[in-house]
Amino acid sequence: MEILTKALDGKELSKREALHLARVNNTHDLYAMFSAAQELRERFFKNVVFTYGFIYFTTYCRNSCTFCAYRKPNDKAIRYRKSLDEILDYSKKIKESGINLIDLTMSEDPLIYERVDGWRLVEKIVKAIKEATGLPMMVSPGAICRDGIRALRRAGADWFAVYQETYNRELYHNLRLYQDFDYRVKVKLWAKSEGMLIEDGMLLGVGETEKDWVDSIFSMKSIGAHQVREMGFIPQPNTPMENIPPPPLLNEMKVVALMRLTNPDKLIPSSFDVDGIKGLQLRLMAGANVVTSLIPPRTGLVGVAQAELGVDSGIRTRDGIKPFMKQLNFRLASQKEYAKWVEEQCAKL
Ligand code: SAM
Ligand code: MD0
Ligand code: SF4
Repeated sequence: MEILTKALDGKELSKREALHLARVNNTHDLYAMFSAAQELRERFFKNVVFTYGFIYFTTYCRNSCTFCAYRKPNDKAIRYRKSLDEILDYSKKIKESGINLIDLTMSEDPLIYERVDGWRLVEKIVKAIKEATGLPMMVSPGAICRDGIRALRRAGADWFAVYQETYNRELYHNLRLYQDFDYRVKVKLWAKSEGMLIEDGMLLGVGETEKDWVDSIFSMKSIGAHQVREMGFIPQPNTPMENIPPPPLLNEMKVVALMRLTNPDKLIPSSFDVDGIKGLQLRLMAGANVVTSLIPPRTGLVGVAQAELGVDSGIRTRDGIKPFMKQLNFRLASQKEYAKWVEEQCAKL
């Protein structure tokens, strides 16, 4: 396909071209798309895959996102708040296992959000993890205030993740009830201007069209996201969207490939949190290059979309996924390699 040749030549695709690719539905062209995406990934990252550890330290939330198990009204959600000691213990386990980054994630816990300086608690945790491990860190604190963002950067956070889910405003408001669309964009731009790398993401299978995919991909690119992701929606019991089926994995693969073709040198995760080991390899084959949501076993920690999947069996670890990466001739990056990549990117900010 001519469009793929254009991408491989390092030229930017137009929205029209991207939409054409989004609508491809014959095996021959799909195969060509995934191959081109892989070629681009290899150009920038060779066969190296990065690994992220996940610490979801509080699952209490003030919000009511319609897709999420941890929404406030869900009285069946798994709720906990981990202590600083526990968090440090998990962080050390993550470091020892050779994982590249710690993603400190939280729900919008009222304990933090209903106090003007509630972010100080998160700042304290980030600082302590950084001191204990020295690993690159991502924070996923939700739509916090500018002072909080600044403090998290100073405390040692290298990455700031907040997912828009969609850049279609109407759809956004059906998903993130009563949450300001523009503010959620603004926090990402603030984080970047404070010196953090930023991650944005979109949900798949929540009523969006192919045009919405393309609009979201181009918007994430235009805010300058260093890591872009898609998450296939997983229905959660006792939530308004519990009867909506998850999207086909093929759509996830298409979107991953489209993201790679339009962001050749950026990071694109394949999350363990969506369907475990099953889709991991396929998303990597479509152009992804980071495995996220690895969780140390026997900690009581949960994922987001797949709360307990593979956690206690120990497969959700760096060692657990290694054989599956090897099968495809991928190599897991060392901590040093990843830290160098982060440092280089931060220097370009
Ligand atoms: N509470 C913070 C926030 O919402 O920004 C922290 C991030 S994390 C707990 C939330 C992300 O996980 C969402 O932005 C969404 O993309 C993803 N997610 C949540 N529920 C999901 C589900 N049921 N299926 C797939 N992805 C989901
Ligand atoms: C993941 N469950 O990596 C995590 C989460 C938050 N930064 C990441 C969505 O899939
Ligand atoms: Fe809360 Fe985040 Fe879930 Fe929304 S997605 S309900 S903000 S934890």
